[in-house]
Amino acid sequence: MNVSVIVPVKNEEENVATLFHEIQTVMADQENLVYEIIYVDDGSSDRTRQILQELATTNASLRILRHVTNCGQSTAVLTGVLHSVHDYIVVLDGDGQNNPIDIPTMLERFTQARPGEKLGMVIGNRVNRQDSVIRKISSRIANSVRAGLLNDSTPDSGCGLKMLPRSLFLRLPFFDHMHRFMPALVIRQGYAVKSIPITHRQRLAGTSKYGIHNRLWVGIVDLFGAIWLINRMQRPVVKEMTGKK
Ligand SMILES: Nc1nc2c(ncn2[C@@H]2O[C@H](COP(=O)(O)OP(=O)(O)O)[C@@H](O)[C@H]2O)c(=O)[nH]1
Ligand SMILES: [Mg+2]
Repeated sequence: MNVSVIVPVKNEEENVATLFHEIQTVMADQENLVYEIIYVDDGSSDRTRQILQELATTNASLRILRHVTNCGQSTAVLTGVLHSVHDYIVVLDGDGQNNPIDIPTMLERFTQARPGEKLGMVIGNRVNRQDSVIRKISSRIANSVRAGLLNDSTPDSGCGLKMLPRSLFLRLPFFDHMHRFMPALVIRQGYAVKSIPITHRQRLAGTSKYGIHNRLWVGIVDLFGAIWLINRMQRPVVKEMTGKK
């Protein structure tokens, strides 16, 4: 299997080194795995870039991409995917809240996918979520609204840790903040999404980049956009009429 791990970061100077080493340890431990680790620095104003550059001097698996100005988490993930070279993509948050030890379970789930299962994405479900009560409640509401309106029963649609084929990611409609709707968009393409329980940790250091303005209000607008996108999709059954029967 060959995998590109993509980590979007904005001002995570205290977290990059620890998390990078954790990812590297987990990936190096897997048999028959070819991988690269791509950090996308999204116009950070702290020392994130310098720390990444120092790490890259001794770690050949690390690639660094940088947006000159801040473009947001989804765009950073897209930049990483566009520049990645492997068949599968693993995305995780750069603050250490997702634990890379859960990545092997995801790799295994894809390796063991049954033919015909049409497995499109494996996503984490933060069962022991280490966030404030308000965050947990607002996520629960967002997930049940998405379940009702988008035909997506994924229990933790906004989880940062996920794995999917690169080719499928590139077929998903792209919009700012689409990272919160990825399961529904994968289902829209006719693929299955599997959730697996994952560990969740407190942020290693620093503060959340999201608040009510850039999560709730934007999320409501995006929800209507996602409903529109899903309703405007046709899935033809295609039969090739030439060549072998
Ligand atoms: N590239 C990029 N990443 C971001 C941005 N905002 C947040 N992130 C990253 O997305 C991940 C999740 O953000 P975080 O602030 O921890 O959100 P929370 O865990 O939902 O409170 C972290 O890796 C952040 O560094 C952004 O504007 N651009
Ligand atoms: Mg976080």
